[in-house]
Amino acid sequence: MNNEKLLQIASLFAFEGEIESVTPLGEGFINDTYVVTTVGNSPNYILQRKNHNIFPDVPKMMDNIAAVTAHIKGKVADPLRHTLTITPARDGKLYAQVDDNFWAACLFIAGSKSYERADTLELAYQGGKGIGLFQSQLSDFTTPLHETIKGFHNIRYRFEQWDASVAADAAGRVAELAEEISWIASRREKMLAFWALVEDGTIPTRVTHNDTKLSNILFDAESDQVLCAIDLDTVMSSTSLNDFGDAIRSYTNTGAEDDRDLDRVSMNIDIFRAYAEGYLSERKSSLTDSEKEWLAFSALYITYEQVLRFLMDYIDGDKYYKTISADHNLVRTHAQYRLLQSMESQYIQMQEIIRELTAE
Ligand code: ADP
Ligand code: GN1
Ligand code: MG
Repeated sequence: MNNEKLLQIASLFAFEGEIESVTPLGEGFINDTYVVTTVGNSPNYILQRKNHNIFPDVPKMMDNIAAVTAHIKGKVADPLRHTLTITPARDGKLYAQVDDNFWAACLFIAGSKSYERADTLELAYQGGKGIGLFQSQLSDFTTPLHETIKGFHNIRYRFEQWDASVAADAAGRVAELAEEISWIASRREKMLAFWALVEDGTIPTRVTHNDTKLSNILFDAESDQVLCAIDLDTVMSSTSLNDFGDAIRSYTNTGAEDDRDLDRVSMNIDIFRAYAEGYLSERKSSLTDSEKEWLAFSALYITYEQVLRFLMDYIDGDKYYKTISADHNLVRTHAQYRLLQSMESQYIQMQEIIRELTAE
């Protein structure tokens, strides 16, 4: 998008101070993110084009984010740094619609940083603590939330989409994917059996983040202590296990999510332990026995779901995730599958660690 257009969109928001520049930021797969700098001492901002194809009702999504961040602000020492602060449009709405696109803005948290890789145990611990805190801060939030993406981590719903995608074969790729498709089929019943426990209430439903990869946590740039969870587009009701599982999928990977060299991909069990320690330092006393029992499995569940989602997008002809090559979603599928296999081979140790950390 050209700079003049970006400046024009930025001018729709109630930013303090004169806008100096609008520049792209981050490596998100869904939205387009920019930093808006202003002249002098005025704050800087984040400006985001929210992907309307993926989030069908952006106004309702922004209502969710406003409600959740207002709730958190009432509980933290520094409300401008310990959660997001939405900057509304000049007409008072929480977003601006320009042509077919929806845009939203928030305060850029000064002195913060995010990471793409968890290279130290301390970072993993801090990230786990951050999501634990986020769940605790929202444990008494009772306002119903809109479902911003239908069935987001609901594997029963994902299988409905999957079956339809495979049958439609929109990009003509199914014939060459027999092996990959068998990876999904062979674990289907096991994943459904887990989800049935969420459906029947054995595993409780809470307010959860649902996209807990490392880059969605801000850390203090000086101390590396966690500041807050960001990227709140998918805050919804679900099982808290999804937040744990998705973070383990992201933090523990010794390779990249789209690594072409599968030998680089595996689950680092020390990072697993460090994240679990950080998370449980906040949540141990609040989790039910059923949550504790299924915590380790949640990493396998979400990683499996991610294999399915990448492969499904490849089958659909790359409609959902941003891609940089024709086989990008297939490369991601293979790399996530390798990660899943690594988790499966270390599952007994993962369970032991959780048992040890949750013991009375
Ligand atoms: P996406 O949906 O594209 O993943 P995010 O909301 O996660 O977008 O933002 C992308 C990156 O921008 C983050 O990983 C972080 O580095 C930075 N970022 C986002 N919001 C803020 C903020 N309020 N303050 C400082 N940095 C931010
Ligand atoms: C997307 O938006 P971003 O890049 O933080 C995706 C997650 C995936 C992740 C894989 C709304 O996250 O669910 O796990 O990519 N977000 C959405 O990296 O689909
Ligand atoms: Mg993000």
